[in-house]
Formats: sequence, structure tokens, C-alpha cells
Amino acid sequence: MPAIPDTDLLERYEQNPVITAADIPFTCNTVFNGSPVKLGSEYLMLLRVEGQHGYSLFALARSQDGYRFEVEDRPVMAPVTEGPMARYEVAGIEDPRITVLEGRIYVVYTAFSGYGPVMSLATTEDFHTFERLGVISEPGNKDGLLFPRKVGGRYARLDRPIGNDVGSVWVSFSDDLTYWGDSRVVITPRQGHWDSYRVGGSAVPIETEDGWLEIYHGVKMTSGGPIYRAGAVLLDLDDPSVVISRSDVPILAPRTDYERVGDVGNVVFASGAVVEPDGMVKVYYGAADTAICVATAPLAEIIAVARAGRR
Ligand code: BMA
Repeated sequence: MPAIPDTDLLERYEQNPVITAADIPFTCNTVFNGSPVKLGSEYLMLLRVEGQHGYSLFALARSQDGYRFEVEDRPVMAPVTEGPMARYEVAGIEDPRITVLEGRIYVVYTAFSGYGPVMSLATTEDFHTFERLGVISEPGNKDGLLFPRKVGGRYARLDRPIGNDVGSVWVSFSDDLTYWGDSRVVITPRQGHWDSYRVGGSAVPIETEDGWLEIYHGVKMTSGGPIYRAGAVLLDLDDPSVVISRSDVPILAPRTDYERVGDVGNVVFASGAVVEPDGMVKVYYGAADTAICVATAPLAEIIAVARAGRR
């Protein structure tokens, strides 16, 4: 493959990928789109593992440094076969996103079935037992992310419904995390840009003095298929339906072999971020739907790229 100059703000960890199917202690097809959280000094990551049967479930990985992960022996959350969620999870559970909110750990995930993807919510205390709180969207919705605190007295979330074939990020509000409304479109595809086909939220919004920093994914459709890249956008702290500014250029794009080649090539799918005390951000991403990688940049520089852009 020809070498393409790396112009991305995010710097890849030199030993990427950090987790591949070879690190999973049970038989699987691939591992990707892991959601990280740092609790004290430990990094925990819920991994989306696609089994050889073709549907996904979640495993747990732990790390002391955010780079070297140990994956637990068994899956920690799998599609249920009984109870009210069973019919919505027959095609798997995908793309978990962890938010710590008011001291509780919430996982928003995509439940897949013949009815289409729906956003679902679960909570856990130990990352081994998950209490399902139910479906929280209509079908055709993915990329659910809970804000880490209430905004204007209400819980807030980003999600990505598809209407009229257009996938945009919306913000919605709730008093109880179950019933959501006051929905408004906030981040939309931009014609002529790297994110012209579809956009979706990637990392739990990061609160900064400049606004909520959202690391999102943008898709461009080409004759060779879609290309997934990562970007950054700032949303108003008091009213996250207002975009302050958005990166004109991606902060990470597929360039390496492990991002170009895999089950779905040309994909960097950001799926979470950890802000370190020294101001560096570790952005975790799925590479080609086949491995989990990490890339870093100073928080201030990601904000600067977002601020330099237009809306
Ligand atoms: C999106 C999601 C992700 C996946 C990406 C690239 O629609 O389904 O899980 O990583 O496509 O295939």
C-alpha cells in the first residue's frame, strides 16, 4: 500500500492495535469499538466482540496504563434470550458507550434485531452483572451517548436517528433517563466535506471551558464504499443543541494497514476517550471493524481544531 502522509492531529500509539481477536480468550471473529472508562487508576473497557456466529456481545478488558489490556475469560454481557429485551437483541448487542452519571455506571448500547437498531440502556456496579433498563429509542437509532451530568436540570443524550436516509446527531432530554423528548438536530452531514454522508456521536461529551467537546465520527460515501473518520465539535454548555464550532478537517482518518484492511476497510470508528490529568486525551477507536486502537493528542489542541472550524 503506498505511504500516505500522516496529517492527523491524533497521534497513533506505536504498538497499535492494542486489542485484536488474538487477545480474546474465547473463540471469536473480531473485536472493535470498545468503550473505555478510567475508575481511579484502572482503565476498564467494554469490548464489542463479534462471535463466529456473526452477532456481537461484550467482553471486559482491564489495564493499568491504558495501552496494555488483559481481557477476561468470558463475555460479560450477551444478548438475552428471555424477557422483554430478547426480541430486540436477537441479532446482537453492539457499540457500548459507558457514562458515569451521578455516581452510577450506565451503558448505552445498540440492540439489533429484524426490527432495526434501537438504543438501549443498562446499568452495572461491577461490569459483570448488567441490569437492563430497556429500549430508549424508536428503531433506526444508534450511537447513543449520555452526558456525564444534567444540563439545565435534565438528563441529556446524543443519538443518531436516520430520517429520510440522512444520519445526523440529535440531542434529547429526560427527567428520568427513560422518557426522552425535546429532541433537536445538532450535528448534520456537511456537503463537500469528509463527513458528507453520515455523522454520529463517538465519545461521551467532555465538559470544557469552551463548551462540550464531542469527538464524533463522520462518513463520506465513495464508489469504493464508506470511509469513517473522526472529528471534533464544540456544543454550547447550557444548550447542547447549539454548535459553537466544528473541525473542518478530521482529527483521525484511516491511513495504516490495520485501518485500511479488515472486515470493513477504511474505518476509524472512535468509540470513547479518556482525559488524563496532564491534559492528554486517549481516543480509543475500532480499526476496520477488526481491532481496537488508541491515539492521543492534548485536549487543548483538539479544542483548537474544533474552534478553528466553521459550523
Ligand atoms: C457503523 C456501526 C459501527 C461500525 C461502522 C463501520 O454503522 O455499525 O459499529 O463500526 O458502521 O462498519
